[in-house]
This record gives sequence, structure tokens and C-alpha cells, in this order.
Amino acid sequence: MQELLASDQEIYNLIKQEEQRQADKIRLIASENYVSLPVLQATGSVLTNKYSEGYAGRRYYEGQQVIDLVENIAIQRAKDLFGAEHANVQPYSGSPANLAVYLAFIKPGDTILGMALPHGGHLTHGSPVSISGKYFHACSYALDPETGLLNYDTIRQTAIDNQPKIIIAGHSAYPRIPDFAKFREIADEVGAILMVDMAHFAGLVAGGAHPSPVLHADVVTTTTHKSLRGPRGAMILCKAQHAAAIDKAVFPGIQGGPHDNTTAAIAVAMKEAASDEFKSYAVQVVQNARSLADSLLANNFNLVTGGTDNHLMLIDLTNKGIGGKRAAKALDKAGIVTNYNAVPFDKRKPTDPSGIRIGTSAVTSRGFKEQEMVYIGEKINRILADIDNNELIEQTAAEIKELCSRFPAPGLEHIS
Ligand code: DSN
Repeated sequence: MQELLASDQEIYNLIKQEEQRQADKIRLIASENYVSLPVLQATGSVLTNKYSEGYAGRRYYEGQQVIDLVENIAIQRAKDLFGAEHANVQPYSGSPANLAVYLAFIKPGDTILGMALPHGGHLTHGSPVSISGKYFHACSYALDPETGLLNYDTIRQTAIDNQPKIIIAGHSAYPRIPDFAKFREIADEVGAILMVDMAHFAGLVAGGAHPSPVLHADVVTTTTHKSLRGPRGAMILCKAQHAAAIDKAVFPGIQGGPHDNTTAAIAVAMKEAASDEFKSYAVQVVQNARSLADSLLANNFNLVTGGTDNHLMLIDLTNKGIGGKRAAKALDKAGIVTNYNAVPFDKRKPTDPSGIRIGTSAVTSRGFKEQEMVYIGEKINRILADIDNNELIEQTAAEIKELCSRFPAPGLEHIS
């Protein structure tokens, strides 16, 4: 990036600082990852210079000789990877993708049913602070208070009582695997569209380490940058019968020109995700999550649902007497990056809830295995047991930096 250095040293330096931070720290934010250098290169390509409103062969600007080919490759790879009948690769990110689904199927004031945000759902699944809760009549299902698991009898009854036009399955902070066939049955019983937001676990689905929702759902949305390890973007997969409605909702419904550089990077990431190496990666993400959960349980941490079947877990810190925000800040200083997160039926406020959420997608990308998971569990325990010990925090940060230097992260191999 010598040209950037010469033209804008301030931004160059900040990018370098961020590279160093990503290289030196154990990044456990469940929605983050490291993309490969090829994905970075496609993202940073001259495709960013092009406008391409419309779809291949039906654009509103000329000069699409290359872009049409790129987008068609991305679509075909997405369809092949997930076994989908149709794919739209233009949504800018997960929130616009979900909004496009609502625009395609319902009108303002219609009812949607999704997982409650404090129970692991996403803002765009009907939270009152999001457009999904402001423009639609949003009702929600909660987790079982005893088990912390999805309760399909409750979901069914809530659907019968509220008659939603769309039922949303999928989550941002649920450590178990939804039963997509049961969701399908409930949706059929009330005549609803079944939408699955698989943003968090799409990479696990691609790698065969998680059941696929694609055959069960009418429409599946996903970001491309979480466990799927692509650029910041999103996709909508759907049955062929919904293809026209979905495409029209994305453009011209809520978006203008697609980000063609991102589309190219999605294509690159889909090729990577179809590889045997990625299958091993997805399996290792889940194995690492289990090992980390076991290590935390052995250190007397309380995990929502008692463990994990996917890439993430939610630690309820109530028994440790520490708020999630304070814990996340101390861990960050020690070189372990997490986010504070509400736990189901949380008694604390959302801005300082009782839990932290952690996931293994990023650390697995840099080659961490079970042994490193045990190490991380023990470090989290040491720091949170002595949270005001700055000397311990600094010493841990140095140890973690040394550990990370032995596991170069994708895209950051040049950092020492
Ligand atoms: N912000 C993402 C997450 O962290 O789960 C969801 O969009």
C-alpha cells in the first residue's frame, strides 16, 4: 500500500494499526472472521468504479461486459454451494437483505414472527427499534425459560395466535441448531412464508457442519462475511417461484447499484467455501466451539443451554458477579476480543447485560485447535477472576500476542 502511504499517511497508519490489532489479538466476536488475501484483492479491485443497476442482460447502464459475467459466476457458485434454485447476490448486507424479503412478501402493518432480540434473534427480525418492528406488526417467540432452547410448541401456538405472514427462523446468539423441518410445519399450518436468516451459520452449512435450511425454507438470507468468510455483503437464496419478487425487492425495491467489487469477492469466497479445505475448517469451527465450551464449563462458567452445537456460545456471568460490559472491556485489554450480550430473560439492561457472546470462526481461520481453546478458556477465567489486576491483564496481552504470532491469520501473513 505504498501509494496510500504517499497520499494519505493518516489513513494508511490507521489501517496498519488495525492489521496489527487483528494479528495480535484473539478475536472471539462470533460474527467476525478473517478473509483470504484473494477475497481482499477482489474487494479492493477496480470493480468498485462501476455502476450496474439491474441484473445481467437487463442493466440501466452500459459497459457491463465484465460485470455481468462476474455476477453470473457469483450467482451460480452460491446456488451450487447451497443447492438453491435462485440466488440474489446484490444485498449490501444482512439488514437490507432481510428488508428486501419483507418488501417482496408483505405490506406495512402485516404480521411477522421472529425470535426475540434478547433471546438471540436479530434486530431485523422485528425489534421495535428497527424498521422491521416499526413498519410491520412484529411478534416474537422466546426461548424456554427452563432449558434456554427453542420450544416448538410455544412457537406453534404463537403462530396460531398471531397468524403471521412471515415466520423467521435463524439467530445471532443462539448456540444450538434450529429444527428447520418443524419451522416448515408451523409455517404451513398458518400459511406463512418461512424465512431463515442463516447469517451466523452459513459457513457451517456450506462446509457440511450444520443442517441446511435451504430445502425447508421459502427464502434464506445470509451475510457473506461471518462464518462464510467472504466480504462484507449478503445474499438471498430462494425457490424459483419467488425469484422475480426477490430480485424486484432488492432492486429497485430498496437498493440502487450493487457493489460489484463485493460481488466479485463473494464469487471468490464461494469458490473457497466449496473446497475440501473449507469443509475441514467448518468441522473444526464446531469442534473448537465444543472444546472452548468444555474449558469454560470446567472453570465454572454458566453457558446458556449448557453448551454449543454451532460456532458460538453465550456466557451468563451472573454467578461470577460481573456485568457483561465490564468483562468484555477487561478481556479486550488482555487481548481477547468479545462482545457483551443479553442472555435470555436478562434482568440487566441491554447496554450492560449479564453476558458475553463468543465464537470460534475467526480463531479457527488462523489455525487454532482444541489445545488453544483450552488455553483461551483458562485465560478468560484468570482475567475475570481478578478483573482489576492490571499487571495480569498486561502480562496476558503479551502472552496472547506471542501465541498469535505463531498462527498467522489469513490476509495478515505479512505481519510479524
Ligand atoms: N452484528 C451481527 C452480529 O454480531 O451478530 C449481526 O448482524
